[in-house]
Amino acid sequence: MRRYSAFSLAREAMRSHTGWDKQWDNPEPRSRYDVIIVGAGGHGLGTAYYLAAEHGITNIAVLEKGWLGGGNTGRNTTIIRSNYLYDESAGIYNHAIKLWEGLSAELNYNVMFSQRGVMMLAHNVHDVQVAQRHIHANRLNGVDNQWLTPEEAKAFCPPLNISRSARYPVMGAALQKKGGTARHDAVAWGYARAASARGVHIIQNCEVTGIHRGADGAVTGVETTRGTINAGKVGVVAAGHTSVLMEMAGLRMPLESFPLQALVSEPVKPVFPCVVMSNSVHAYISQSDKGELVIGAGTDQYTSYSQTGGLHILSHTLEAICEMFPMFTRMKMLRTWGGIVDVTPDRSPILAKTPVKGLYANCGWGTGGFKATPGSAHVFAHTIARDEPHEINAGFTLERFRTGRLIDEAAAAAVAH
Ligand code: FAD
Ligand code: PYC
Repeated sequence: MRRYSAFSLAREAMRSHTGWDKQWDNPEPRSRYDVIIVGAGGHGLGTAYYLAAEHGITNIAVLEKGWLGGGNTGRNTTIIRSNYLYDESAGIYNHAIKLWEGLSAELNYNVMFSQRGVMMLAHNVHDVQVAQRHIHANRLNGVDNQWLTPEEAKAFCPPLNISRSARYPVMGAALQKKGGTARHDAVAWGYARAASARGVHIIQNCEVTGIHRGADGAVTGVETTRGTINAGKVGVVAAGHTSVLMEMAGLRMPLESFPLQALVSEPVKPVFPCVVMSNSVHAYISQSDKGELVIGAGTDQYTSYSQTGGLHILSHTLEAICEMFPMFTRMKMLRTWGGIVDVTPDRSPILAKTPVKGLYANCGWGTGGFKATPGSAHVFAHTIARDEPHEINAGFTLERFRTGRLIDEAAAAAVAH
């Protein structure tokens, strides 16, 4: 298996596809903005877009140490679903699904949202019980989810091996029909173009190296590799690196950072109709519109800021994929990559004000924040604009790690940690 990055290709595609150079290539930073967003991933760009579109705040800089969409937004396996356990999660992930449904029209940019169904496999009695508990909880919250027998699962996804003698026997599956995928790059580009059109500055190659606070403790701006930039409000949306940034303001975060990997196969004609996830064996698979099989693995078992991860994790995932879908045994893998995800103790995000006045945190999405992108950005913009949470993110506080009012989504996070 060859290991190399396709991100320079992605950048070139973005230039030709969107007229990037003309539209949002690195304006000179102003000395002062109303709001600074650190991190030009989907959540950060989306936040800037909703601040401008819904709150009339347009004097905004989005500061990005690399290029926009080059973090986890451009590295994930694009699975979108809302089948989490708790009420708070149903609130935010369902909010996101509703926004996904209208996002291409809202941004006038095709994000290729495809509700082809997400099926989560159960391989043992414990999996069956966990899946059925989630189905019941989801239905109480108006989230679609249904139980399938092995035969029904195979009818929904014909390549699935449901032989009883399989190494990972399928004992049933939970199916969320409204779940699916979207094109991750397009989400970043669509929000960037729409925010830029409203006057937002998207400043790339601009790493934040310090956060400044005034005599009263409130945020006054940031230090960057392109100089000091002032602002009364700073939103940190830097998945995987939040602890490092918050430490610059004197805050310790309940987060750990892990590598998470994925890979794609050579492109083939359409063979795979839906998304299948198997948490027990740490493997997730769908087929992109380009024809590649998109396959994701579990996290590495050690904390790290390396965007690669151990090869044994991928080997294990591929073995499992070949066991569950024997027809893929002869496929060739094209490329692999990794991202850094930051994980909270309860596997739910922090989407909140911090104890530092003017400093806001959007982090801790761990292995599952792509699906939340529009919902997270929408309520984070509200939180920054009004200096108070939206009712949808009111539970995703930092305080919950002190009070113990946790939102434990370890099982629904689905990816092995
Ligand atoms: P990012 O897109 O990572 O953006 C943060 C940005 O901050 C980066 O561009 C980074 O360069 C920038 N930054 C960091 N530090 C600084 C600094 N000091 N100064 C300036 N900029 C800085 N989620 C799902 O829902 N479904 C999936 O199928 C899924 N699969 C995944 C598979 C993989 C392999 C990975 C790695 C993640 C996956 N996720 C998935 C998780 C998902 O990708 C993330 O939760 C989500 O994309 C986070 O978006 P973001 O905008 O917060 O972060
Ligand atoms: O959150 O659904 C998810 C997911 C799948 C693979 C990585 N994250």
